[in-house]
Amino acid sequence: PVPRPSPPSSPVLSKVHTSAPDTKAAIDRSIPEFPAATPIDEDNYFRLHKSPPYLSQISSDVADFLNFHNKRHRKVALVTSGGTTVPLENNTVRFIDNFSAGTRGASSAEYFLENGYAVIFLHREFSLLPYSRHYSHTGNSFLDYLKLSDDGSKVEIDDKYQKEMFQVYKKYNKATKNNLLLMVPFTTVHQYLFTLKLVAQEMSVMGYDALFYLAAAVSDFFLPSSRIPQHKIQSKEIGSKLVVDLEPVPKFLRRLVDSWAPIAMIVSFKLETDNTILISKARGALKRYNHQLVIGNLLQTRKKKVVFVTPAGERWIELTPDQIKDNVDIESIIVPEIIKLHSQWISSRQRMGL
Ligand code: 9Z3
Repeated sequence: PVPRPSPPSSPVLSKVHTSAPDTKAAIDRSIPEFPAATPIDEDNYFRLHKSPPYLSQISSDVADFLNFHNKRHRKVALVTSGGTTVPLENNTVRFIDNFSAGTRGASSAEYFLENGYAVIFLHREFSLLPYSRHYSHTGNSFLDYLKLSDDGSKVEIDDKYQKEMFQVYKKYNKATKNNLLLMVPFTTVHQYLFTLKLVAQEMSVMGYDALFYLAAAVSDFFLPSSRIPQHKIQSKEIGSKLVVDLEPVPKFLRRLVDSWAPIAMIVSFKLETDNTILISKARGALKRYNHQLVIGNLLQTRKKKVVFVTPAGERWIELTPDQIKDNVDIESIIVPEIIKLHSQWISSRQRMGL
């Protein structure tokens, strides 16, 4: 039998895993019950919930990465990507999830890297990743990109895919060799919020060179620690119906803009399914949080068009029929536009002497 080598370890993937439930954090009755149906204050959330146990491990990786790029005067984008889960049990068998595969985040990270940024990729574990996204979750196995060598003694990349894979691999290799990409995972909305807060605070060393690009699909509702049962919910105990009573997720964007990262440029996404409310909801978010840009998109058309909503007005970015035929990523247009806005933001701040 051929000995099986251990799988390669990624130079850019964090060694932390978030998808296994944190079974130690069993139901905690010392945490007070949240008042029903009142929005939970942002600070209360962080005060009343325990931070994920692995966070300190991530913290030093993030600090090293930022110091490395700060010394080189390189801009850093924090790209969030993929959907957050809401566990219904502590030893999690069931959880609420959402549709996001992380396409927007993974492809945007590539275009930030191509345009000279370093990227912290805060992503849902096992969702799409920059570069490898071209070969994963595609409906075929990565083994289908391979073939046996002519003499049948080895496995190699199929000639059909050589050219494209060579290009993708060169970019991936450049990003990893130059320490330009740091990938940090989350699974639950709880892990997402705590990690975002940590990374945001660390990003303050970058000053104006920090850019937040919040493409993750963040759950609007969650189950507070004080109410999560320790074990699998038993149908015998609850009767015939499972009634799930969720609380609104704190409006973390307010804290991000006000206190975690007050001088960074912040871009958030607004997702809707009803086109008649998209612009007003995006504008509402921009007013409420007072940040620089909201990008509105509809679930149905998100890969083809988005709308930039700024205090100055609205601007649609839409792929042409030819671009759609050629599989152009809309992020290859969105990201350079944002980079332009980031440069303008930096020079306007500098002009103001801030
Ligand atoms: C988005 O709107 C993203 O563009 C998508 C990308 C999630 C639609 P895919 O992963 O989809 O490419 O399949 N993200 C933000 C949605 C969101 O949760 N926004 C929150 C809010 O509006 C927090 S910034 O309150």
